[in-house]
Amino acid sequence: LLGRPKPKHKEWDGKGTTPYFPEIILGRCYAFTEIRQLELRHKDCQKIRKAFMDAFISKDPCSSTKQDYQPLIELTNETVPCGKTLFWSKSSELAHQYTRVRQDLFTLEDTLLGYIADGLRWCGDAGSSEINYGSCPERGDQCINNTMSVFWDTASKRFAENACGAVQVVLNGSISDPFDKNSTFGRVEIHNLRSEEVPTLQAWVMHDIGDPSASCSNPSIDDLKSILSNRNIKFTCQENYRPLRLLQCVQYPEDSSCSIQ
Ligand code: N1C
Repeated sequence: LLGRPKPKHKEWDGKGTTPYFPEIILGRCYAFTEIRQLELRHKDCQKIRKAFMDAFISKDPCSSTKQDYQPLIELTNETVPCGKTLFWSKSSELAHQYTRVRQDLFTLEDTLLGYIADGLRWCGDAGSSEINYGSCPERGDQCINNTMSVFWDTASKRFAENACGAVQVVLNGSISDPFDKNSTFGRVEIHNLRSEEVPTLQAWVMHDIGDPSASCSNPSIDDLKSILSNRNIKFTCQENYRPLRLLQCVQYPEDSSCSIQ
């Protein structure tokens, strides 16, 4: 009877649900709709929390489906103005720093659905109506359709489908493949842009400060170019786009790339 309590749930390799998950969802929903984006004041945060919980509670966390998240997707609909959508891949921090300054631009996390889930973990269990705070499955558990990856795929798909006007993407030029076909951006988002609505995709390939490598010429960028050309979306690529570079320069003001040449 003494010692560690026997785990109630199946043990997975990944960390468990974020403590206070339901409370965080509810609190973030109110913070977003009552403080940050008052046009969304009419949203019912209690309903949104319930729809989120219902998406994964009492379900096998490795058999999550898009349909599980459909009610949540519908409750959190929101329009991003044309020309104001910003995607990112392996560049989360810089992209979000940018939209913090450029309040007219939106990443998925600057919309209600992305905002409430950002940085959280969650899963349930087919045999119980409890939240699993002990562990949650990851891809390493042979669990591709886990609660969190299906959520991000579903949310990202909707975000891309709803984009209009020129869209932008921040890519990481300091990794071997700045465009990764298997990333959410490469696997889901570019394929769900509507070419009738999105004339152009502008890629900003950003290197870490101190990394001299060239990147619009990276072979992975050619893959992106050809996917878009097949979809009739114009493509532009620029390395170290000045507004983003200036954000990086806040940390390294003395670097030569940070002064006006
Ligand atoms: O796989 P990625 O990047 O290319 O996904 C980023 C891409 C963005 O454009 C977003 O619109 O897809 C969307 N997105 C998120 O907004 C998001 N927030 C948090 C995708 N994933 C998101 N996460 C978590 O980061 C999630 O757990 C997912 O697996 C990672 C993907 O990050 P990445 O590989 O840098």
